[in-house]
Amino acid sequence: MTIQAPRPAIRTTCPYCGVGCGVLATPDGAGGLSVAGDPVHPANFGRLCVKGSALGETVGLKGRLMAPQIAGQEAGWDQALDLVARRFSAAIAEHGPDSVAMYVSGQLLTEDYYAANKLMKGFIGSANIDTNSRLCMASSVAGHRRAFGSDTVPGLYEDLEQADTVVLVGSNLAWCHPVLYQRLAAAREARGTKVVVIDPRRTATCDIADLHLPLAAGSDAALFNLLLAEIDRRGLVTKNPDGLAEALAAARASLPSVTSLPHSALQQFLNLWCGSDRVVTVYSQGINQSDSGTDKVNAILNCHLATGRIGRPGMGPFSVTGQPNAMGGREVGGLANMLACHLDIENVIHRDAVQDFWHAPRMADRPGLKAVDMFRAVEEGRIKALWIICTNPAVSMPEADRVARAIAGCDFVVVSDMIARTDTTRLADVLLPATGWGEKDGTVTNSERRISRQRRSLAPSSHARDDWRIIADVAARMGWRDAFAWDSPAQVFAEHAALSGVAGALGSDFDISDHAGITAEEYDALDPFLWPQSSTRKGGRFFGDGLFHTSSGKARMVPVTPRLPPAVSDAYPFRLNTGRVRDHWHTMTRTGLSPRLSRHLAEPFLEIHPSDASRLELAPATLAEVSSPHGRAILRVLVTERVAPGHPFAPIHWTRETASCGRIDVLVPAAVDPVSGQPGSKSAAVAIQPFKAAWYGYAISTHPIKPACDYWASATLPSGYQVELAGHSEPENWVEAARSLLGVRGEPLLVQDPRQGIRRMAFSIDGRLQAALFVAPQPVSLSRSHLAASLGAGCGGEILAGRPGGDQPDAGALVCACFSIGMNTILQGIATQKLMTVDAIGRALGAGTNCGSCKPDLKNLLQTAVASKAGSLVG
Ligand SMILES: Nc1nc2c(c(=O)[nH]1)N[C@H]1C(S)=C(S)[C@@H](COP(=O)(O)OP(=O)(O)OC[C@H]3O[C@@H](n4cnc5c(=O)[nH]c(N)nc54)[C@H](O)[C@@H]3O)O[C@H]1N2
Ligand SMILES: Nc1nc2c(c(=O)[nH]1)N[C@H]1C(S)=C(S)[C@@H](COP(=O)(O)OP(=O)(O)OC[C@H]3O[C@@H](n4cnc5c(=O)[nH]c(N)nc54)[C@H](O)[C@@H]3O)O[C@H]1N2
Ligand code: SF4
Ligand SMILES: [Mo]
Repeated sequence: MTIQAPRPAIRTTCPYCGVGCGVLATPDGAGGLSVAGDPVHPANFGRLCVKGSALGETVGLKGRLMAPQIAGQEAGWDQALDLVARRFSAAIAEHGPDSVAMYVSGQLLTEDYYAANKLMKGFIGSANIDTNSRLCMASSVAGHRRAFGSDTVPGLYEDLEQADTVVLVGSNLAWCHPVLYQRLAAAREARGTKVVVIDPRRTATCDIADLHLPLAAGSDAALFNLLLAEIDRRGLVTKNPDGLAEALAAARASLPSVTSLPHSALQQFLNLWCGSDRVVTVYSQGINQSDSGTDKVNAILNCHLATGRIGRPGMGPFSVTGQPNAMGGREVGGLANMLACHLDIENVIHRDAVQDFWHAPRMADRPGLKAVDMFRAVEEGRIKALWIICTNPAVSMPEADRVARAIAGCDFVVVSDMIARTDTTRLADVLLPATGWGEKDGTVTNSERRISRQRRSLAPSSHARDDWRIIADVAARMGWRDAFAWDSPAQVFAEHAALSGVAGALGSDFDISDHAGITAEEYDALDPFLWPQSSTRKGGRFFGDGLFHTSSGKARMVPVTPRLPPAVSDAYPFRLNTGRVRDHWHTMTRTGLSPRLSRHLAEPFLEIHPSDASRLELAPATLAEVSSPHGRAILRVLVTERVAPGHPFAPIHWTRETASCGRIDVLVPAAVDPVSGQPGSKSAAVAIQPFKAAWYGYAISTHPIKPACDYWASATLPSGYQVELAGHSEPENWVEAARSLLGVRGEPLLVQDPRQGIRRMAFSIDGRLQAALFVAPQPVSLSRSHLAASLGAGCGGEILAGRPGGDQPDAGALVCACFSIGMNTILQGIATQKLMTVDAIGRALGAGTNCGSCKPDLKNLLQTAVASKAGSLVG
């Protein structure tokens, strides 16, 4: 690679969560880049969380899909694109437009997303295009449309700073929207905002909670019905939306007992919510991902509509979007039941307008298959050709094993991804290499409707192409060259903006027609802006004027009869909750590349209450086998009172690439909300039993490790890889087993005590540690951080001594990823330096003083000062 001179910082946007932080990316001239928060971006004003800060560690060529592949063999672009176009055209000709489907993603840029929708809905003539936003935002979209007549997020981020009370329901904001959380925490510090967290689990977000309501799983609609009835009782109903009387009647029928909350906590919540006009209710996946998610959304919206607390400073319901462009996807009509620019696929006037604008030969005239139904249709052979773009459904869909089997059995599957090996790419007939963050140009819309540019700062890797271009290339080959003849994302954006003007004239809230004539130069220079942007409306909040997008212009309240998730059974007596961890993103194809992000929680785990653990005889740091009628997972046991008895929690991030048996969605049933089609991913009835391990192991290597044992989970280290291991039975020859596991030759340094089941071996080349394996009958209790740091270093066998090394204190699990400060270092600081506050820890140790993502963890450590035990989760 030629070394170029360093270039100036490029203004772009973080590709992870829906906060949509502005990033300054500075290429180093050698293919890498450094990042900093953009001080003038209105989402973050210079802040970045740990995932954003680590972006530079994820942009290399490691793991990238470098060229198109057909049946596993490298192919040229023309060959691959010809094949895709031919197979899609043949399926349509033989079986009709509904025999093909696209499954896309809220991580696509708006321009990519627009191209995909135009192709399917206007040219192929089927609405069989759905998106992973179905698993994420669909219930919010449906709830908004029922209440407001449009999918509009009314408020702005500053509302969280201007509110007197902020209620976070089903949202772990501290980990999932960290910079917005920091803005809220700062406002609370400055003006004493009251924060309520409603979550069955005690999360890091509870760090700033004045009140935590650990309600019974799925009882949110009952809780907000109780609130609505109380609002009425206190005479706070100031508006008269359609459906008010019916909604109140339904609300009055709700019983407090359903929530399992103590009377006093409930009263505190009602007082806080009712006590001031300035209240914001933020909600996320604890609400959306439910088989009655849309009703839950409406139960929340009802309270804001009845009181008129919406669309004014410091008040309103606020659905925070998960993915960087979940909102943009909704704008382009990414869901199978929507049309571009918030138009309605079932409205003939809307359809005709879009058809005219596109000069479309064959408009889809009815909603297409929603994600779960789409993969059912794939399973049943009704979909003959499937194109998956920028999502990993073999991991993230409920009943993931079944979905993976369906994809494997489909006649023709195309996958566009930036990464070569994922659980989904391995099932494809054709792989198309896409450019990734840093290499592509376009726009994204964040949770507060702010459109920002992502800008290219690096050259595309090898043969990768932008997603919009790949889609246009296929469209051209299917016979629609003129309609897809864009030269740049700027042209796609201009077309979308022009179409939004047509939509605006039809009454759509989404109108950015000010940008319809945007030039390439203007697009390059485009500053973040809030939609709408048209001759009649510019940015700001919605609905403060009491006007909604319904036919009557009035808001609609929806009567909600709460429904709890299906009861668990004797065979599957636990209700499994699922969600995210602080430092990983979804299926880890990118965050898994970063050693820094892999150290916070390095293994798939199960948070389980001590009473459940002792009944099941699950010791901390051992392994649990979790099963449901749909599949099975093996997870590290984390015994904690953060979760309620009977209601364990597991993260969603591990895949077949990173663990033997860590995919959580193999357990989750595909039970969907009847209105939105969104699956209830937060609730799976499961059985749990101890995994009967004859041995546990921990291995490190400078090279990737591909284990073949009953349990393994791998993670990236600064100078190699680590893997946690366990097996039902011991191999006959441990040295042989280690060689094949670690892919090494030669004689190891060996320390073993076969009677105690202890074996430790280190393989070196030229005196430098290349790989090591530690085996014990119990979970291996050695300092991971110390061992990991020994890789590649001179090795005289001291690491086999089994102690973290007398003068090398074990830093413990990484808490502050920015400055690599471990839990034990912090605990030691708390003990020896008498550190009493998060700020004091920051001053003494530096922890928490950069991105601040770990501040809730620091506070937690201060509060509990738990003694660290070695083990993968804490080591
Ligand atoms: N670090 C990180 N951040 C992310 C992501 C990531 O992968 N990693 N992904 C992004 C995406 S796409 C999304 S959608 C967002 C998701 O952001 P969040 O929705 O905040 O995250 P989750 O962890 O999925 O779930 C939130 C909480 O819902 C709770 N919950 C479960 N059941 C119930 C219930 O019945 N009632 C209530 N009130 N709460 C319940 C869970 O205990 C959990 O703490 O995060 C975004 N940000
Ligand atoms: N049980 C349970 N299941 C869940 C959830 C839960 O809380 N619980 N959450 C759900 C939610 S909210 C979401 S959003 C989904 C997320 O689930 P997925 O969308 O399946 O997860 P990702 O890992 O984000 O997948 C993105 C893929 O796109 C690739 N990629 C990245 N950038 C680009 C690009 O520019 N172009 C292309 N073509 N590819 C790219 C990545 O390498 C990766 O393979 O999971 C859902 N599943
Ligand atoms: S909060 Fe973190 S992950 Fe989300 S956009 Fe900002 S830097 Fe990226
Ligand atoms: Mo999401």
